[in-house]
Amino acid sequence: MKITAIEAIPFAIPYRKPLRFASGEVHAAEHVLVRVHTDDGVVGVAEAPPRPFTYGETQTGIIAVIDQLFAPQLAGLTLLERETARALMDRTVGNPTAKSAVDMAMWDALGKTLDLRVVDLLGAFTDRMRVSHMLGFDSPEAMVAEAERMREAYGISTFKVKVGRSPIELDTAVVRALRERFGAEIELYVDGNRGWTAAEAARAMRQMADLDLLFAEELNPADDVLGRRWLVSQLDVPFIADESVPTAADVTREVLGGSATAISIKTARTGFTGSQQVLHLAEGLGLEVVMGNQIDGQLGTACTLAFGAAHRLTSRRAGELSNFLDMADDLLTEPLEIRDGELAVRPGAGLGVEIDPDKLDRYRTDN
Ligand code: MUC
Ligand code: MG
Repeated sequence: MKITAIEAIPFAIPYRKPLRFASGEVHAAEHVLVRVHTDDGVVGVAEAPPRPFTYGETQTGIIAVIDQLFAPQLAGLTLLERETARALMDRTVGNPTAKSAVDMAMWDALGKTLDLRVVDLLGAFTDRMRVSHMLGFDSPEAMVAEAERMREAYGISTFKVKVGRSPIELDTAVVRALRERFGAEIELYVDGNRGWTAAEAARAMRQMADLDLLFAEELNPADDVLGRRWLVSQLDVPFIADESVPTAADVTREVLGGSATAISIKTARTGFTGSQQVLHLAEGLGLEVVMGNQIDGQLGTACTLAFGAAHRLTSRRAGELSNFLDMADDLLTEPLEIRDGELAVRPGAGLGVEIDPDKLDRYRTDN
């Protein structure tokens, strides 16, 4: 169970359809595959998605921090010493997706060592989640057509609409078109990625007051301290904090400061160990949670699913588990399959997924 090596491998897989949102756009999955090797010959895997517009990390930076700091610090620890691993990695500030991928690869390796699924090690509440699909910026017609395709092909009936453009009518028209097309058949919520001011967000939410939204997420920056409190105090739907809460301490600050009433948990930024800390905090505070997507590939999605399905609160709402559908290819031997609007955890040990060596050879960018 001793860690002998940690690899950080860059790869790039293009998106068939880029995702556009208020804080950036993604055209290719230029991620880092993390592999934790043990002295038993077990290899645990996870992926880190660089999101410079959210966390300041880059692909090169993720590899450097793992190669130069985390791999030597963690060598010799056993897979049970995840708290020690976290304490060692926390000597370095920031780098949330690099730390999380190492943490999750350790959990995958632990599951493979014990012949147990990660979902069962974490809590085993259920083995599946309903799927919520994210609709990136486009015209109302194109976004309605994508929702129709997602409903027909995968049975998805929960949609998160990216908003935050100016004028606000570009976005409110999309949400209205979706509600008019599908009526009560779908659940809808919006995510601004900090794009609007508090006043724009308040006006947009008034324009959408009759559209039965489930949540509103990060409509304006949390740094607009008073504006955000003012906005949240007048909403009648939970306000999800996402990129404004990279740590449990941030959750506490945002919620106690009146700037958030729900949170997005992303395993890509808090791993499994840190996500449990955030989840238990949310439970104690009585917050709604949604399992978010860091525009993950299939490996990252398998991580989100394992964590979300393992716990009662995280499996209550549809999880954001479908961004990988827009990628041209992926790294797994057997692709994840969304059926009847759900994604089920695979039966195998650990995360239940395997990396296809031929695909890794094709897409890695360090050879
Ligand atoms: C999301 O929920 O915001 C886009 C930016 C980011 O940090 O995550 C994605 C999805
Ligand atoms: Mg978000």
